[in-house]
Amino acid sequence: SASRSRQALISLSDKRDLALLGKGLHELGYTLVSTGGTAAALQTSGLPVTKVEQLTCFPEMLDGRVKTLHPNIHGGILARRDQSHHMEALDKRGIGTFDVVVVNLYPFYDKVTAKGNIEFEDGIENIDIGGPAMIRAAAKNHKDVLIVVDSEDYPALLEFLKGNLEDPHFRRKLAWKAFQHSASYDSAVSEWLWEQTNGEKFPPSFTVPLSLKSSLRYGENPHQKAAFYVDKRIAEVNAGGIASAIQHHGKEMSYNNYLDADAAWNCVSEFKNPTCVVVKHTNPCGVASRSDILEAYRLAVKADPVSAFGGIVAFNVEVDENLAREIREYRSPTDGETRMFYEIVVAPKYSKKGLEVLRGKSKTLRILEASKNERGKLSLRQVGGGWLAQDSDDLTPEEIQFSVVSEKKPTESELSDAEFAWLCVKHVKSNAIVIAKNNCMLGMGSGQPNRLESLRIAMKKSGEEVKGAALSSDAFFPFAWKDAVEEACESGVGVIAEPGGSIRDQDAVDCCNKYGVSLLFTNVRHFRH
Ligand code: 93A
Repeated sequence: SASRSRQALISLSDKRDLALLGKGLHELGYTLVSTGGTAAALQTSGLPVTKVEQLTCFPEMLDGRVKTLHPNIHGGILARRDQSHHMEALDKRGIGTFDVVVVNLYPFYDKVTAKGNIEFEDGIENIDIGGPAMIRAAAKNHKDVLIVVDSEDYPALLEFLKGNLEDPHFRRKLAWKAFQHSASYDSAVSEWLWEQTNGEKFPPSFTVPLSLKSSLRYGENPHQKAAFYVDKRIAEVNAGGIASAIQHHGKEMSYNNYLDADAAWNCVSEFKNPTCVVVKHTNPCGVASRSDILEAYRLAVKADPVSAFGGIVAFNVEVDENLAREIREYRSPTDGETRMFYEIVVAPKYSKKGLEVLRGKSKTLRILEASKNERGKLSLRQVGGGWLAQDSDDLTPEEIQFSVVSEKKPTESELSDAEFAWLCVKHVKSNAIVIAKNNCMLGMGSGQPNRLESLRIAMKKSGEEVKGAALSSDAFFPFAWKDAVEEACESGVGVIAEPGGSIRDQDAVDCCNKYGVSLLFTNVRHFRH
């Protein structure tokens, strides 16, 4: 009977690969049933299609708000094939079944959330009601209905229908993905409504739709299980960041690799001039800006060659053939012999030759191409039983005032060194001290519970070069005399930049005046815990 003919229901906002899908289903003998725009697109591809109205015997109404919300559609999706009274009820009404449902939703995040300035009424009209209803109905009845929400699954669907796909869980996987799609959609709507109610984005309503990108071999250590999730909405608008980076070569990314690559990419993205950043265990241990990127690379490694070995190297410019050769061949400054070894190279771009040369460095070297980070992202951290949310720390040096509070005024180059050190110190774990000169990091101290220790480590790494250099601290110095400020002054630094704001600020000023060192207050703290 007509009610037993094989039908596929297709209703898509994102119509990519629709012709491929329609053709495949048609060739397999399926009757294609579609909503207005999708039907028109299928017809353009020369495929026969039944319009939803023909089944509902009802025109689309309320400006399209009610298209597929009808028993002739939902009955055909939800009926249990193994319940004879269900099938009899369909037969009585002449309702056919759907074996395949392919739906994706109005692009709410793109059209409403990401645009920001859309009228409230327009936002409301972008809320899809009929689509999620079909998706959820089909996913609930996945035992008999295949529900597809992602165009990447079209080939597998067609193979499955041909009987070529050996996956006993295929139907369930599709249903899982379908509920992810509708849940992520509802999250976007709910977050937008919260924003409209609250007047601003912060605090967030916190329904970030995550989708599983990959299982990782293990977590920070081999006995910990781990996986990687991407923020679906950000991935859809391609807002960049390490989560959407393309891996051109190398071993699979590990949990620690993602953390370190993220730190390196965030840091190098701060700089306007051609810059190389070397990261180890999430801390930048070498940073240099030069018009000659090869020189920047060598200087960034030289800042701490021992730490750089096995580290992550990031650039904010294209890796061309010359640079790739330098990365491949450069020998450790420690012994002048061993070729440097890295876990990851990350850059915004690679020339064809550059990529080829870099691939030759080692089989394992992960080569990542990342796009620029968006500002104003949400940063989340987990604590036992809860989450902490904050805006990302993305103030630029232009937004920061370096006020001179000492008798000695810094020279122009000292000021630029202080700004450079400031950009670096922002990316170092607290307590953070960075010493820099001539757009190059000389030494850094990180993660010590005591600022004086971080300072001593940074000074030790800088060696004799500390003389006349700029020193930057992520937070104010609680003591000055016989403590960090005085040790820095004694070592011969030319300028110190710190937020200020301590009740002992005057001690720091007096100390710098005694030694003839310039002191700059920024009023901005950059803790990184
Ligand atoms: O306006 S709706 O909420 N009401 C409906 O009954 C309905 N049915 C399908 N939105 C509805 N859809 C959506 O239309 C689908 O989710 C899909 O995204 C879109 C496809 O429309 P068209 O085929 O006209 O381009």
